[in-house]
Amino acid sequence: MRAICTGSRNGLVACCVAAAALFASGCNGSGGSSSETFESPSEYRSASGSLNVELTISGQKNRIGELEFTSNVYNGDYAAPVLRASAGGIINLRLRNLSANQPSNVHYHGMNVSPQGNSDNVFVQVEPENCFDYTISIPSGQSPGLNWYHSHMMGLAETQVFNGLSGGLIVDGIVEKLPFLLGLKERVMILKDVQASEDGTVTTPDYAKPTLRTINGISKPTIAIEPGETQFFRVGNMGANLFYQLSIDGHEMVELVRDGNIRTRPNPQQRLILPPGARTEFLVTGGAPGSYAFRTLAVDTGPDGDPTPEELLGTLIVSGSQQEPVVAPDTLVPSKDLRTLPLTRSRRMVFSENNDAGQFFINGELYSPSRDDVTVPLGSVEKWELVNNSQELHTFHIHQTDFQVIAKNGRPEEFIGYQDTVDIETGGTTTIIIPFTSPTQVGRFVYHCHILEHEDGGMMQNIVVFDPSDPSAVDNSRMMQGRQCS
Ligand SMILES: [Cu+2]
Repeated sequence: MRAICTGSRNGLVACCVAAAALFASGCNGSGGSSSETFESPSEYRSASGSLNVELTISGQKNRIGELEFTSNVYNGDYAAPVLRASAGGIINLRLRNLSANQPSNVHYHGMNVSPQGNSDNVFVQVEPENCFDYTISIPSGQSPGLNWYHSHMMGLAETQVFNGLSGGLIVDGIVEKLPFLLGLKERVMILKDVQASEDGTVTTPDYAKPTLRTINGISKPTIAIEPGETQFFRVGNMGANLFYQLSIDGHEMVELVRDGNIRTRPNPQQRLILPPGARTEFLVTGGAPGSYAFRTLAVDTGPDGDPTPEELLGTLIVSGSQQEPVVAPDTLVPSKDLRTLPLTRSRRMVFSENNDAGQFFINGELYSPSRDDVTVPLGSVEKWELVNNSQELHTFHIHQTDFQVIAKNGRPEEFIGYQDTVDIETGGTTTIIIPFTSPTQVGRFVYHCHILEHEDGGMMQNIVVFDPSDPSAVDNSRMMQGRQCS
């Protein structure tokens, strides 16, 4: 069982042991059942709206089942601590890079926050032995839900995330929006896969060989639930490259939240596709007593894609006394259908590749840190056609904002909420509407394929959102360095 902690710059204060928080305040969770091997990640929680946390990157010896490997991780924890913050609050995060030889940084995926200065600025580079103090002001309108943080070091993101440099970032407050969740057992699940080289280190994956899929750094945990009991699963794909297609034998997953955005209505599914970087939060209700496989089903990633076979992730163990299920209401939280807004302009983004050369392109170009590919005046609402002109799946992600998927391959999509990550089928087109209407977006940031091999291989571009009344407000056009740790 891991600890829930309120962090401070100087280490941990007010740690207490609890797992599977029940949305109760403080640390009085009842903990997991002794009949399960599932463990919740460790946590840092905010106090009075401020989350103060230090993340130290260092080489660490890890053991998961039979696999031993040495990798760079945060705070000595391959699964990495979950950060819990609040809308309207602040994250003060010191990144301390004690890795042997690689610069790093932190991106706050899914957070609708500023990309500038010491906020969610991917042009920060923190060299070994150096520190960087991030201050992330979270808008009061940020939806509660599961987001995540991870290395966005250009050219090294795949390796660093594959080492374990990714973790959950929860915006609290979901019970206030969805009161029927009160009292339900919460299961935070951080999905990562790893593979050790012959020397026991972790570099880049070779998918000709299997990788070890883990939940919170555990291989194939058992998860206890009682018959009729409803639990709230909060699952994030925080690995480097792989897709997941979640299924639980004999159980429906009622999705309530996608990519940290509450759906307008519950979305019951037998299978949930999670592209790299995506998150899903859903209700599961225990069926008849017995054991049920929690799997990722095979995903066809296309002729040039990485093999993604079916694998067991864990096992749901249903036992105990019959409980009364909790059923979500027909509607959840309304949000604006962006198709009702006037469009400012349309763009077409073509994703292509030279797979053998490890080169991945958007509109025929490899990423250049110094080139601004798209410039958008604040207040715009744009339609982007994402075209996959290659023989494998890609996954579009843009920083600082969510978007609405309006069509896939020309077929209109029902509006049930926003997301920040979407797959683009092999040879297909995904059409989205992106609102560039929040002043927090002003600055320079990126959009990219979230298969990190592709991102590192060039499938990324820079976008500048500027305020027409103050174009000089964009201040992050150059790399920003960390400094010696105090
Ligand atoms: Cu890609």
